[in-house]
Amino acid sequence: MTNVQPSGVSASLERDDLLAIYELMLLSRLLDERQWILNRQGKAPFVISCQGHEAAQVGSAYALKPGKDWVLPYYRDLGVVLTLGFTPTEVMMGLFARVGDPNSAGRQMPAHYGHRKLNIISQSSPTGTQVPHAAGVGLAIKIRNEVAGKIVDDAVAWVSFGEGTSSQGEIHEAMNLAGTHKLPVIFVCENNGYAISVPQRQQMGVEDVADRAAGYGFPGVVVDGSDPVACFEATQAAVERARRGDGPTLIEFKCLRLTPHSSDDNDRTYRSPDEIKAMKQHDPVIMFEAHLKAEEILTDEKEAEIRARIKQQVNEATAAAEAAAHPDPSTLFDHIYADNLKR
Ligand SMILES: Cc1ncc(C[n+]2csc(CCOP(=O)(O)OP(=O)(O)O)c2C)c(N)n1
Repeated sequence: MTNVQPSGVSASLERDDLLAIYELMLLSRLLDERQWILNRQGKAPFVISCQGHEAAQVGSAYALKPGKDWVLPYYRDLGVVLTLGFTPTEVMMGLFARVGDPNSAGRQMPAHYGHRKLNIISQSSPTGTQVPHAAGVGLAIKIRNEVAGKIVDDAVAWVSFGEGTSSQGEIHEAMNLAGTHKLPVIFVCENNGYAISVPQRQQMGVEDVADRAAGYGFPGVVVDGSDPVACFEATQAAVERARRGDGPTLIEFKCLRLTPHSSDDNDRTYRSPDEIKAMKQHDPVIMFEAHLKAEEILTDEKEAEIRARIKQQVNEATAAAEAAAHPDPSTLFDHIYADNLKR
């Protein structure tokens, strides 16, 4: 196992890239915060947050090629899907279950991200079911050079899950398959230390999920999930390895979950106010903002301009989704069963 230390600098990221990463992290945060407000107003049924994971999500997804690589995110991955090209309006369409929801045209719970054009494959509600699918995509890339009718060449499959989910059987099966056949899969564990209310010490006998990779014959790395540059670097190394044909990598991002598990959870019943307060001192958005200012890449004026622009985007996305049509009930069974089954 290798530890990737927070660096703050990168050979392949220019100033413009760092600013783009900052904007995507801030967009993820502000869109997420708006979803909570809509939930508390009784307008949105359910919110599951990316807050605290923005650096890991945006940094990691920034190393992928949208529309070329295949991405199987989990429910917290708002920052991942925004980085790959989801628009804020598409996200809000999903929250309100409107026709324009690219995930499922309003058929799924919010945050079951999927987007055909962007090669993002939607997940089911049971946690972790996307991980064997990712190994399957990796196998298709390797032996058929084609996934879902698209030529893939040296594409990779990127899949994410939480540390609680990493205890499930199918994760081991997927990693074993990927390790045995050297599949181009990047397994990403966003470890925020909790599976709803259960802390990591009650979930596993090891400190680092990444340790398990050795058992499947590929590298596991632990990365500070609050440092977007370190997250980018680790993912880029895994992507290069996979494209070369050297097989999978397991990356564990140590993240913070700054909110309760979901809008239906009250974390005050199992986390002390002190713990929550201490966590907020390490908020990845605020820390990256401070870093960019210290490096004179961002100024107060530029920050204000970016925040105003993003706020307007969030407002427009919310208004568009609220005004959009609900799915027509006559289409209820569309896309549920295959239309033209070949026998
Ligand atoms: C198979 C299955 N078991 C339980 C649940 C209920 N559940 C939803 S999310 C979750 C916690 C998952 O925790 P983790 O994998 O650490 O991800 P995190 O939410 O912390 O990011 C649980 C137990 C579920 N959806 N599916």
